[in-house]
Amino acid sequence: MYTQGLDQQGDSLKSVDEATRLAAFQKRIDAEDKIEPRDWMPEAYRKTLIRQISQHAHSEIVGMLPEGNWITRAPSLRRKAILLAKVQDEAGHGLYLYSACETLGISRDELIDQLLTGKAKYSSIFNYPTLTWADIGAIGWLVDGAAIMNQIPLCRCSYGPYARAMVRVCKEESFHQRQGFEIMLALSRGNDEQKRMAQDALNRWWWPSLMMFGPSDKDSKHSAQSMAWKIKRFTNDELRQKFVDVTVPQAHFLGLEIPDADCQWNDDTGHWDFGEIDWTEFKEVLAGNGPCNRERLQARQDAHDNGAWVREAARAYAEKQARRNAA
Ligand code: BYC
Repeated sequence: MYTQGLDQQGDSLKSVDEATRLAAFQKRIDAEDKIEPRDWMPEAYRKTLIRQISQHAHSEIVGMLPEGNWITRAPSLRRKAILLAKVQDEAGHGLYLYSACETLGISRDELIDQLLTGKAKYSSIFNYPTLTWADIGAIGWLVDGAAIMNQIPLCRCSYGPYARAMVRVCKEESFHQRQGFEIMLALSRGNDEQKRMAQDALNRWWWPSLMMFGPSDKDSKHSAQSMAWKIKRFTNDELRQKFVDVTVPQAHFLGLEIPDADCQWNDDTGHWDFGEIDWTEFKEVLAGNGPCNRERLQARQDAHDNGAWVREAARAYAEKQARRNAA
């Protein structure tokens, strides 16, 4: 009885302590302080960041695959050199992000394991195929364009290592977006066949690009808490609308048509209206049933298996160095 009473007292003291810490944490967030790896943080904040940053890192790495598909077939040496550099940039983004994620107390091995076993998601957009060279233009213009729209606010994310990684990523993404637009410009100013390719790529990438922003606000389970913690600064629908407002005039400049009969300027709202997204397709892709889900994960699994000897050699070298230093 007596010890049970003490336990209960201990529990309530613990919860008072926890409530005080939570309040102090939220106060720092509200004051726009950056949270750093050694600072106290609620477990749910840590978990949310691991989920989002790792999904983001995996997206950068899996995102290399659809573009890598065209490196050997780029139409000129100049295009090939640019595409090669872009795909290498994506690898770099993945590495900054894995490093930022590791500061939250999870290892790279665990993160990779979560991707390969399907526990961690990556962006839905990379489960679509790149059928023609115009798709490389559409990816740069639309996919990187959507990525920047989502990522600029992440430069102000409350978690320091993620915010700082995003500053560099965004600089490179804006170059990627412009190279994609320039490919689309060249095609749309080209012959009829090239114009058709550009329109066809826009037709296939438009809707999946809108899906990149995630479910609509009413179905977004994490947005409210992530906004309160200033991990997210805008909701999914707000960012999607910003993207549509910026991109529709660019499509018109290219002489291309947005594949949406409901896409029209709305004088009352001051925004471009757009039609309903096919959320069934989005859910199917998230469930692993998109056109390329299996192929993408298999490619990552093969790369992991083929790289086993590199990890083994690095480990052996590190052990040798450690032995030498100890001697
Ligand atoms: N694909 O409550 P919600 C790039 C998941 S590209 C797959 O709204 P949240 C690049 C979500 O994870 C893009 N899954 O979640 C560009 C959650 O599932 P769980 C990578 C998605 O986190 C060019 C559930 O749906 N960018 O970088 O508040 C070349 C409910 O959603 C998607 C980032 O990752 C999707 N599209 O908001 C190479 C940016 N959308 O975890 C690379 C950072 C939602 O509960 N991430 N889900 O099972 C974010 O800003 C946010 O995580 C999201 C989702 C806006 C994506």
